Amino acid sequence: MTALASAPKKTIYAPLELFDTARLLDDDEREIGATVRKFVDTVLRPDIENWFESATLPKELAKEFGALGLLGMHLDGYGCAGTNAVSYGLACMELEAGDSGFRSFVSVQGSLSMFSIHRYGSEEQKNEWLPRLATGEAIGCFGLTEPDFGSNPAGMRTRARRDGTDWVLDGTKMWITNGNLADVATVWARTEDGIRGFLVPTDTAGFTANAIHRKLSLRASVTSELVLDNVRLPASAQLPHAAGLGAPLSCLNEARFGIVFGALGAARDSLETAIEYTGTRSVFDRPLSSYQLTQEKLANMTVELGKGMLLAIHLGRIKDAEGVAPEQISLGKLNNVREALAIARECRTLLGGSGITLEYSPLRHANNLESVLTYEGTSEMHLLSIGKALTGHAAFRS
Ligand code: TGC
Ligand code: FAD
Repeated sequence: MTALASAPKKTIYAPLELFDTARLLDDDEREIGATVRKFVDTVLRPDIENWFESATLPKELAKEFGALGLLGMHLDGYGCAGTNAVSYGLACMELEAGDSGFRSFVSVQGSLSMFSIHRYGSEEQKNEWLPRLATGEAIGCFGLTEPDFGSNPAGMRTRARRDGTDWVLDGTKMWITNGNLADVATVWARTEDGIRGFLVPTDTAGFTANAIHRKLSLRASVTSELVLDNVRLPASAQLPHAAGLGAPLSCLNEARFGIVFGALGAARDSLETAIEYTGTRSVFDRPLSSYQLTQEKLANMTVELGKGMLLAIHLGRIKDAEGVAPEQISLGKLNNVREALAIARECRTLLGGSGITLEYSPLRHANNLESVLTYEGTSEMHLLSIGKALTGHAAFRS
């Protein structure tokens, strides 16, 4: 690659071109990013406005994601692609440039459902579920949050009790992505020995998924309540290597890492939309992009997007080298989602009245990012994680 300073001079640059972040990636990583971007632009983008408006995510997309190798792509074996973390992040970024709902689907399938089985499952569980989840023939979900326990999953009320060699589960999980689409749910429950994980086939008697409607955010994503009413499972349904709250929280690290990159996709798409719009929109007889106030907005957003990208790649390199600490992922998730949301909102202002329609992506992205700011640990939880790392005091509880 040629350095920007010595490359043939262009008159106009895309925001990330100015940062030249592509030079921090290897050929494989660039190719994965380009492939997913093309898939999003040709297969998903033409329908996203309709899916968002009608609040649907077609189930068949799972197999398309699977065919592209996106499901559990950072896991090894069992039909998974085994890419590095940076490649996974770049795929998340390109998916979220289309819509956060696409990235959410892939996050939940690969980083929460499949990762929980890959890390904590028996060989039998891995062979039963992972190959089918990797192709998208089966869909997974991950039930940690409950109606009264979101930020504080340690308080969960869902219980699993022994009955002979069986387990019997009772409780309610809330806000579960893919809940109504799923064939298997990873459900976290309290036992007399502490929190444990269970694989619940969704056709088990006593299991119900109720779709949550009237969402103003993540409309192209299925979100559900899971009800477990006397759900009887064989002993083999328990994830044998998961013990304590640390197990589900370790899965969250994987999904949160994808969001560090993903949110930047929504920001980049918003910014590119605003740059294009302001270049063609004439106000007071000149292009909107020629005014200083507009350029200040575009320049500030570009700076934040590029800084977020540098942070994402940096965390990815650490993850690929020796593993990234949860507090470091908190830095990335907090900053990149917060800045992406600010960028999407600012881009909406540049579009004026046109910005409130579905025809332009920034407000759709901003609405989605409201959920992204809340799920996988709210911004406040990540502030407190960073605060704990800096002071040694856990301020989650009074
Ligand atoms: P605490 O006492 O701090 O920790 C309990 C045990 O867990 C360990 N631990 C972690 N391990 C791995 N990764 C992490 N990030 C971890 N954080 C903590 C910890 O070392 C301890 O282990 P041990 O062996 O000593 O027992 O737990 P706490 O109850 O005080 O809570 C800490 C807090 C608030 C940070 C945690 O509860 C938290 O992260 N809350 C936020 C919950 C959350 O993010 N939920 C997300 C649900 S899934 C979702 O939103 C999917 S969205 C769909 C999509 O991704 O698209
Ligand atoms: P609460 O925990 O009630 O928080 C409300 C507010 O209080 C927040 O601002 C929070 O930061 C603040 N707060 C909480 N505790 C403190 C404190 N100690 N100090 C200061 N402020 C505090 N969960 C899953 O398990 N699986 C999924 O697949 C999943 N998908 C989701 C999809 C969507 C679209 C959404 C919106 C959520 C999803 N969730 C999922 C749930 C998500 O993880 C929770 O919404 C999130 O963890 C916050 O929990 P809560 O909604 O109960 O809010």
